[in-house]
Parts: sequence; C-alpha cells; structure tokens
Amino acid sequence: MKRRKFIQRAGLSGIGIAAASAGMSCAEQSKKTNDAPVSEAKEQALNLPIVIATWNVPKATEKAWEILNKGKSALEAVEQGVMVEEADEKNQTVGKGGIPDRDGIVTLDSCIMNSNGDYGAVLALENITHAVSVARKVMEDTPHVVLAGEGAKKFALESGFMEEDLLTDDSRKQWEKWKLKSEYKPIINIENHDTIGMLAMDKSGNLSGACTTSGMGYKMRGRVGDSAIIGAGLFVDNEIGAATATGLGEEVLKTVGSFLIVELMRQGLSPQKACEEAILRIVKKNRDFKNFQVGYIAINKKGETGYYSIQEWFSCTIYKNGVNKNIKSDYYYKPSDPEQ
Ligand code: SD4
Repeated sequence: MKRRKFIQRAGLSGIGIAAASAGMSCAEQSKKTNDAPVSEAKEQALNLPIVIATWNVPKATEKAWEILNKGKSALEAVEQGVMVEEADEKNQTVGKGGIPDRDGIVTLDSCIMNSNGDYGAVLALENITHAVSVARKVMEDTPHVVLAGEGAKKFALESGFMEEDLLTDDSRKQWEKWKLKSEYKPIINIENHDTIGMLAMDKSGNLSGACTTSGMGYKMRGRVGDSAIIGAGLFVDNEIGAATATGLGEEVLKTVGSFLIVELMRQGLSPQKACEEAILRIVKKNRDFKNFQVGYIAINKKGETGYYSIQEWFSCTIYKNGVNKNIKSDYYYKPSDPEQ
C-alpha cells in the first residue's frame, strides 16, 4: 500500500446558512422549471455536456459522453456509463466479479435519479449484473422507489434480466483465502475502490445521476451501504445540482452526505466547498477518520464541479470540452500536520 501523507485543512467550519446570500434565493430557484431547455449560447457557456464520475473510469465516462453528445438525456448517459463498470469482471467492487459478502455471495446496491427528482433503487440484489438498469426499471415501471433482495431479483427476472453467477474465479479464490482467517474487518480500499457514482449534465442542462456497487468486501450478509440510498450515496436536484459518494457507506449514511452537499450548494456554496464541508462533517463526528475513506463528487447547474475526500488517493474522471481526464482529488487527512 502506498504511503499516505496528511496535512490539515482548516477554515471549513462556519460555512452554511450565512452562505445563502451568495446564491440564489429559494424563491428564485423554485421559479425555474425542471428540464427547461437551455439556449445554444448557454450550452457553450456551460461547456455542455459534462460527465463526472468517482475514481479512474475513463471508459465509463467516455460511454456517457458519447450518449450525451448525440443529444440524449443525462439519465440515459449515467445508466449506460456505469454499466461499463458493472460489466467489467476485473472491477471487483461493482457488478459482475464483485467481491462477495462473507458467505461468498455477491450482492449489489444501485440507484438512479433523474432530473424530475424520480428515483429508483435496488438493495442487496443477487445474480443480475446490471443492477443500475433494474433500479431504473423500479423507477419507471413500478409505483415504488426501492426493491430489496429476493423481491428485487424476482422483479428483475420478470422484467427480462438474465440470471448470472456474479462470483468470478478470481473473486472466489480471494474469498476462500479470506475465509482461512475470516477476520471480520470489512474493507474499503482507501486508494482505489471503484464503486462508481456518476453525474451528468446533458445538452439541455438537465442533471441525472447513478451509483452502483458490490459494497464492502466480505460484509455481513444483508449489509447495505449508502450507494443505493437516496440522499446518502446519490442525490440530484435539477434546480441546484447533484452529488454522489464513494467509500465507507456507514459514514455517508449517518451524515446523509449527497443530500447535504446539494443543500449546501442551494445555500450558495460551490460544489468544491460543499464537498469539503460534507467531508468535514464526517471527520468532526468520527475520530476514527484516519482509518477509512470517503470521497464525494458534485456538480452544480452552472456546470462547475467539485471533489474531495478524507484520505489521499481519491480521484474522479471528468469528461468536459471533449477531454476525458482523471483528476486526483484534494483530501483532508494529511498526517504531517501535527494538529490532526
Ligand atoms: C458501500 N459506499 O457499500 C459503498 C462502497 C464504496 O468505495 O463506495 N466504496 O459502503
């Protein structure tokens, strides 16, 4: 494991309601309608479309960008973008090939949210690679927003999804090795966990997001993280912006991280400052923060993006202005700082 360096990040507290004056009032914001088309001039000013995703996932952002460039919706783009990672068996944190739970079963959590504020999710889904597409079906074809476990699988099969064994030989071998000690320390890799959260703004300026994961490696059977939970792993408000998370889901859930970031942006914070404040919220409440990772990405209606994490080695991939780029994130925990 690479060595991490840490320095303190100060001055983040006290951001909040006071920042509201810097932004649009709620009344002004609510006058804006969802899915309002933007003029060509505005499209250019914002450099639309834009895709941002957690971690180094150039193929996923490229797929999303291609779809957006054809003038299709942000919803279509984020679904198809994250599907690239779900299908990649080498990515052991998403979809097929994901690290199983401690009983050797791969369970997936995923959600999707569109620019109208509609949302769909599946929790602890088994044997279906494209959990995000099942989540979209929940959103579009049922009167519900969340389906879990057996019921989610039954719904997926009835909807035409194929049943597959998601445990690859590699993941099985690693699980068998883990079983020798069976040490219950569910692991979130600080440096490169590829749970993918993706946010996109299409040519019309509308936002959508998706998040999909196999969750913590060797988790307890039935454990569900933040990735499929509205407001925690993902939140989209087409009037304001969108945010998504990666890392230790328990901490994101406890602070309702993605919703918090969108609400901070509503109060006038930039996506960057909002991500930093949401990380600070976790750090302040959990002195154990040196031992886990959480990373956030966000976008606002101006097309500005932000990203921040607790630990070093978080990165995001942004496709903007025709350039697909992996960017290393700034981070909170810098151990050379004696005050941390
Ligand atoms: C979870 N947040 O299940 C997910 C895992 C993750 O980077 O994102 N890891 O807690």
